[in-house]
Amino acid sequence: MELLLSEGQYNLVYNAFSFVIASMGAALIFFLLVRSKVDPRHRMAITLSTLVVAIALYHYLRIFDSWSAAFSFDGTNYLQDGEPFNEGYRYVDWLLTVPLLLAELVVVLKLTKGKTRSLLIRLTIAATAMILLGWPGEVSDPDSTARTVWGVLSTLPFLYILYVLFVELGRSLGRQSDTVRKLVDGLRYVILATWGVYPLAYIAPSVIDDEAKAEVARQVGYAIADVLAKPLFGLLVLGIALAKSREDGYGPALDAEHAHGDETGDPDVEVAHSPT
Ligand code: RET
Repeated sequence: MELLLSEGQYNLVYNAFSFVIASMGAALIFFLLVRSKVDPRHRMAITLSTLVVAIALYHYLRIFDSWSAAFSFDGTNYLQDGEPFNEGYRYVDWLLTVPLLLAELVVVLKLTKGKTRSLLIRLTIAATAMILLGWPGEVSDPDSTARTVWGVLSTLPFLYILYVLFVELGRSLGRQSDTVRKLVDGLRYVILATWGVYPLAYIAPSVIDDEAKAEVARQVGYAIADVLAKPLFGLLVLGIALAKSREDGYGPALDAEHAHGDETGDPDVEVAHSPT
């Protein structure tokens, strides 16, 4: 049976996708503009953030078009009687962006070569397994056993990723400064909170009886999670890279901090700096 959405439901998803496109585009420009403020030794993390939002911008443009092409308006409601909505863009996007996001976190820490390599390999394998195992479930019937089984299988690598981030990475944090340790600690909780939204959106069709409401919840859920997990996460990683650049005495990063001039004692007053 074809899915029928009210005008409000259809537009909620349409506008959520539009919001994601604007966020990814703005983040892309921002990451390119602030790059020079970061010490070249910490720029790899910013490069990865930039790639992530660029990949997501492209995929959301396609997702947006696919959503528009899938429905027709009958004067009152939107009927899904067009081309099938292509759910695949989302999973292809994750296949590329999830390993890059994990790499962002690992490279900004500047651990030893061996440790970095081992973390990158294991996290990439786990992320790939998580997404590949989730896909067959995503496209199967909401109430089918298949959806549950693939969902559970995909959760295993997801738990492994969390284990690595919280237990293994925790042990490597001792070498970092207090500021960086606090930032990284916060970042891990941001991962937990935002990545946790994906499995919730996945189970929406199985727990919400109303088919239209379930579809809206799933699409809007994934869209919000993507904004938190990509641009917001990228901003937090940028914060870590800037903190490390300042600790290393990198001039442009120090300027970025002093632009908020504390010399006047008034945080709202900007102090002009003469070039030194
Ligand atoms: C699936 C299937 C059901 C079980 C689990 C899932 C987890 C998905 C996650 C996706 C993260 C995506 C990110 C994208 C950002 O670019 C595949 C929905 C656990 C955690 C971070």
